[in-house]
Amino acid sequence: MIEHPTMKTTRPLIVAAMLAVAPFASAKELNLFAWSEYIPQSVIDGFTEETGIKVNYETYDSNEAMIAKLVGGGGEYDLIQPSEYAVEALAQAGRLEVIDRANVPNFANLSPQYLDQPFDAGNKFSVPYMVGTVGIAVNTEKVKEPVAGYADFFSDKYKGRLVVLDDGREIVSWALAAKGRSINDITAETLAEVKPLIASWLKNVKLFDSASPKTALLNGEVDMGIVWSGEGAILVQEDAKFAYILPKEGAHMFIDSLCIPKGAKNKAAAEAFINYILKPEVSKIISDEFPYTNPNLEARKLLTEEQLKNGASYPAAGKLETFKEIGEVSSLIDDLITELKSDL
Ligand code: SPD
Repeated sequence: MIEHPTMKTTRPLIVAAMLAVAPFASAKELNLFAWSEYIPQSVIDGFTEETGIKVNYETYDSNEAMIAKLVGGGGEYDLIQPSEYAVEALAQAGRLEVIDRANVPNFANLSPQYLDQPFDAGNKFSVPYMVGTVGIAVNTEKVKEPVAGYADFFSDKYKGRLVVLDDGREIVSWALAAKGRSINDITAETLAEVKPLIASWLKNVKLFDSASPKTALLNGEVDMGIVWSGEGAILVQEDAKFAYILPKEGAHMFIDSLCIPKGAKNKAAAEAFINYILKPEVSKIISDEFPYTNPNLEARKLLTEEQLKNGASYPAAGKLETFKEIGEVSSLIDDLITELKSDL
């Protein structure tokens, strides 16, 4: 074949263009490891439809379980969903990829309120997914006396009528707040101080459940629960007899984010997914199904007044603190909670 002179000059351009799209075009898979009951299946399906990228989806119910699997090599993931302190821990350990913001133009939809936080200054490694609190859900038809905080909640009169999150870091934070301490004031000494209080509380608990604590409240198995705010919001939405309260002693506000583990094989697909869920109409679907605090301001414009008025999703005020990475001492929390649960 005799080449036209212009073919010689255009070929390198065509090859360069092919290489430029290659990472995305070849990324036909995304291995997603995320919190259970947090990403609607319709959103995952919508992403596959739009991009042709198949999503392999696994779930977890605590940051610690996710980190153990990630670090232990129990799975090869392209996208994970850690909370603030877990982002900090993974970034410090060099286990996260820098997110290429050029591939995530919808980042601009996020509220500055949740960006540039101390756990990831400049959002090099993380993009906020949803924000929430941990608070008290009350069936007011069954619990007639006011419940304002942890001391009321764990009163002996509610023995056997309580569900709480199955999460050591959260449980310890409630006791620290009840003692007037910061929820990040975790040392061997402060754990020893709160141990008797936690022991007295746990004996009143009927169920430990981080995956779906609302279920036991909805089916009448328990009358109160310490739950994620999105679960509280669903309860309030389902039935006016439920109330969601932020404990007066103080509560944890979490910022769950999307991050790409170091060495992820499908980084371009992960960035495409992050950009997809930040589309206002997609982010609205997430809020409809899992009504946490949506950090996406463009999506919030699509929510109904009723959704925005739900105090569990959008709290007016409260004494809120985010968790910080605590390093080695976190194993002492595991030991403490395992010991106290084994005594029940
Ligand atoms: N079902 C989704 C729950 C998400 C909770 N994430 C917050 C964890 C804070 N320790």
